[in-house]
Amino acid sequence: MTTAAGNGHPSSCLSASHIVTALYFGGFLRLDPKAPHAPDRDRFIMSKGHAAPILYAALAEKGVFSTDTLMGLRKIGDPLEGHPNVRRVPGVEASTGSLGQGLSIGLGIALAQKLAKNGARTFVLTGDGELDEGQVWEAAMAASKYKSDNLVAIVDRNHYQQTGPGDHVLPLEPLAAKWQACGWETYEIDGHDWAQVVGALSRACETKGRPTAILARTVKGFGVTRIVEDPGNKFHGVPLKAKEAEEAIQEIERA
Ligand SMILES: Cc1ncc(C[n+]2csc(CCOP(=O)(O)OP(=O)(O)O)c2C)c(N)n1
Ligand SMILES: [Mg+2]
Repeated sequence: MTTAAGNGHPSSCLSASHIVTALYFGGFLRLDPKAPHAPDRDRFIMSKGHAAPILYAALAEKGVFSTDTLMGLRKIGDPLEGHPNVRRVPGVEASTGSLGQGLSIGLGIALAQKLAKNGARTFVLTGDGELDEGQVWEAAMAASKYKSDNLVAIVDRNHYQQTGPGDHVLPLEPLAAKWQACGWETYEIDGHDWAQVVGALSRACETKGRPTAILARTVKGFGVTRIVEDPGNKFHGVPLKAKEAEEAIQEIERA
């Protein structure tokens, strides 16, 4: 999709691949593709909105809209904008792309779900560089105050953000201790190990009295050697050329 568009963030999508797949296809997200606006649905917010393509791909595979539409990504006038637009795409729960806002939106929705007593949950995926935004921590503290046990934050901990290694921009460690200090049940997992991803999501769904943070260690560009072995993160926001994309898809299919 990003190759066809000539623009976009494939490496940021690939690090989130197991997480998004487990949510949509592992039985966690209660979402009827024929009724994507059902009031008692679970919500997924792609707070790192630049990873929109993997969200669109999951929604299309799920049957919310046709996979035929995917190649419209980033074309003028097409609803599949470079960052998700809640007004234009069914299944998109929040307009994101300005990093740092998704957890606050997710908390608001989670609180409304509690008021509605519909048993629904909200899952929010953030980038790790995104955690540099102070608003994330305001939401983290407020969620704890309100004992929002139907809110799950998943951090795509790929150790890179836009301009290079996240730790060079603003060190985050000890990251688990920060979430714990904010009152969150916290798990650190390998974000590319199905058993660990599914296990942490299952525990998050059982946790009572407080929200859960899943810190998923991931690899930016997972599955595509050309991107993973790029030490300078120069693939952030850069699509593969047509031939490179073909090779990348073959590599993923062989894995
Ligand atoms: C508020 C805000 N500032 C800056 C940007 C530009 N930007 C887009 S992606 C990105 C890096 C994000 O890094 P991270 O959250 O770690 O996501 P990753 O791509 O590594 O998964 C930045 C700074 C933005 N989208 N929003
Ligand atoms: Mg990152």
